[in-house]
Amino acid sequence: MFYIHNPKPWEKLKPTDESDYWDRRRILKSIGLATGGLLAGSSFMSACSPGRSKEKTLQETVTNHFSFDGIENYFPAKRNTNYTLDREITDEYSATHYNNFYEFIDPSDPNIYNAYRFVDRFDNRDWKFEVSGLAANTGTFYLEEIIKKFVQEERTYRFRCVERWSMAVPWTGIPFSKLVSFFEPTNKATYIRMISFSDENQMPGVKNMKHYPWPYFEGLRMDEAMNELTLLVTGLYGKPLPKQNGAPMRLITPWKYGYKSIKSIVKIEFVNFEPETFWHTLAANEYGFYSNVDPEVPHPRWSQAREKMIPNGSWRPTLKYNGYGEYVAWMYS
Ligand SMILES: Nc1nc2c(c(=O)[nH]1)N[C@H]1C(S)=C(S)[C@@H](COP(=O)(O)O)O[C@H]1N2
Ligand SMILES: [Mo]
Repeated sequence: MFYIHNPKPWEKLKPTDESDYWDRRRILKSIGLATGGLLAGSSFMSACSPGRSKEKTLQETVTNHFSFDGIENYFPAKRNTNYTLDREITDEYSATHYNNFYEFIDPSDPNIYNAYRFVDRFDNRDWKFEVSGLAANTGTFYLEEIIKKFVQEERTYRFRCVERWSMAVPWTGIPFSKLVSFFEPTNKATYIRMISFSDENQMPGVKNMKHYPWPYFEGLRMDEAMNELTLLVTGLYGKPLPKQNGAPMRLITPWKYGYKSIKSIVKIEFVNFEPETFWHTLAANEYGFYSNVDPEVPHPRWSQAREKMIPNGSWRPTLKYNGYGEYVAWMYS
């Protein structure tokens, strides 16, 4: 099957109540279960969560999770109240159970948004990433060290997929500009290229959809990377990022369509040319490099004038730059 961003009718998801993540982690730790990564998943969980046998619970989606000793001191991060919204926050269940993550499309499930069902084998512990290219401070970096070194904050952003669904979610992360400066790009570096993790033993989409140009790759112009809105995201709803949302580190550029927000980053490269991108390679006339949200520029196969809010399903007008014109419009004039 070849899927290229086809808007699907919105399926109503039922929000699930959730007991406190960190309380649970503490309990598991005290009985010696939380350290090895494998939280003994289903049998333990079903004993604790009667009536949730069919759907995975929020807790089950965070097994084998990126973690380090003391991580609870970094989540939730302090909220940055400069970023407030004109719309209702999407509930956590919807934001973590309706995802676009092609690496986790499984042929057994016609619902391509069900990544949460197929992330079990994705091992995102001890995450490290490589920085290379036109910069002075290159090499391999551990995410744990990055989280400890920089101050994380929480920001609630609008999030708009090119397929027209939109959400509003609280991300935890580090302003990307701080990270970029830390790597000391040279003045020849004009763009940044980023690459996602890819392993066919852990990702059914990579294994089965060979016609896609894995690994997923994206890019930004340097001024976009340095924009105050661009966030290197490590968390969602005050907790470390769930795997299906791009754990343990992804990008968020809220004024662009969602596919620019590359997940599970393993490589950052400073270059002096506009880099090719995953979706542009697949359909050049549908997915350009900039991909700024714009109600007046239709996708070749559908209008972008309106968007459908998750979870309530109501439509509203799309905002130019997804409502972030005051932060970004100057970059494009
Ligand atoms: N590696 C990778 N990154 C990705 C994608 C993907 O399939 N693979 N999908 C993109 C698209 S199309 C969107 S809309 C967002 C979805 O993010 P979410 O699932 O956290 O809502 O991730 C983007 N980043
Ligand atoms: Mo998307």
